[in-house]
Amino acid sequence: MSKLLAMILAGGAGTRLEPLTRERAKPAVPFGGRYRIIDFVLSNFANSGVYRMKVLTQYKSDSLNNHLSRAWRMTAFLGHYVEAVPAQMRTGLDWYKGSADAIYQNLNIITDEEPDHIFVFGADHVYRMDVRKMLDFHIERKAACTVAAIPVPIEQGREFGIIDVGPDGRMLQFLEKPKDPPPMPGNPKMCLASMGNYLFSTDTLVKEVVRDAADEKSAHDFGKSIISELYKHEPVYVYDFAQNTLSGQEDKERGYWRDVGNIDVYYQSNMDLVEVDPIFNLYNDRWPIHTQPNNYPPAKFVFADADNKRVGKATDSLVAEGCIISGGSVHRSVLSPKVRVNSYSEVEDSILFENVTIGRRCRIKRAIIDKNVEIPPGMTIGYDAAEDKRRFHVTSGGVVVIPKGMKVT
Ligand code: ADQ
Repeated sequence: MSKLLAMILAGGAGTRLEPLTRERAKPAVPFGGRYRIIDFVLSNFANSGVYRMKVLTQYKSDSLNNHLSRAWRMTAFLGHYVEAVPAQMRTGLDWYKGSADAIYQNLNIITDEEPDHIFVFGADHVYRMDVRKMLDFHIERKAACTVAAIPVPIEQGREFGIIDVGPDGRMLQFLEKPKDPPPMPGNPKMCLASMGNYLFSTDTLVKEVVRDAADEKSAHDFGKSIISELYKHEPVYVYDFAQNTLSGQEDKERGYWRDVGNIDVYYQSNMDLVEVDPIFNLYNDRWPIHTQPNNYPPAKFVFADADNKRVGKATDSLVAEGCIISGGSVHRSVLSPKVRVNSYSEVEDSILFENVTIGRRCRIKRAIIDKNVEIPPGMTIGYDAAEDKRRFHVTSGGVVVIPKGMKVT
């Protein structure tokens, strides 16, 4: 059996998720009421039977480290681990100059572990994937590197690495974030995007990051500097993510992959979960998404006045443990643990992080309220764009974001 190692790139600054990343790394941003974004990629590895994971952290890594140590403690005697690797300046005085440099600066891990194959995956995507299928594909084709790919609408193509592939699956071209993305053959509306998930044979990865480190002009980035050159002289193959389902996965979920790179996509991906019949189904226990256990009591719903003016209820929503919906109503929303919604308030189409309190008679719509925020009684958010912009961050898609711990008056 091949010896495998997963190296998860979790060091990016995540500036497009501001203000949610003001105090935490992007992979540590809460998602779906119960989870952190990084839980999806780690669950994919654990569910695929790959139990050795190194998470390369850098920016604002404290919350990510905490989450990993609390949620992802593995069984040491079986040799299983998920370990955070902070930037340590092992090769000089620089932080990671880019994702390729993050691997270069940690080559000692590869020397120590001696894996045959190394998965280098991003940390900020929401999806289910059996990485063993990608490994089988890689081994069958004797690839030096395999890149996971998915079709995306052509207007989004400039945000991704765009691939052209031959009939045998071999990469023919790779353009990192091209201004004018080339369409897929026979489908002018779509282009084939790299998911930023790579599988390397160990020798290739080591050779490439060492070469890249010596190149002073390089951006030291996997997309820009490694993949866009490697396919020209080594067998690089393209793994079609959407063509491969996993056991227990519903057909409609096939190909579901979201790069939650900006707040509007982040917001919409959360809203996908509250659909009555969601495409991405958290309740599929054949491919569970693992996260931190906690000791909070169950969610509680109280008050139902006879005249129905005050009813504690939530519909089409995800409500985590420790929440109390006390005489307020919640609709199409995602609530993290320990949220309070008080009497006569209405919360709609919103995402409330841990420990948010909504006072009485508030009206909240299309908002993301970060941790430890108290909304005073009577406040309206999401109904008056000009007023919201004056007080809060509002995305181009019109979602109001209230940062962590903000004193709202
Ligand atoms: P981007 O997502 O723009 O494109 P990048 O910002 O490098 O690429 O992020 C990739 C991963 O690396 C993220 O998980 C990030 O946290 C991490 N990362 C970024 N800089 C890092 C650093 N200095 N140290 C450690 N980790 C770092 C990439 C590819 C595209 C592809 C998209 C898919 O370059 O080709 O289409 O991912 O989302």
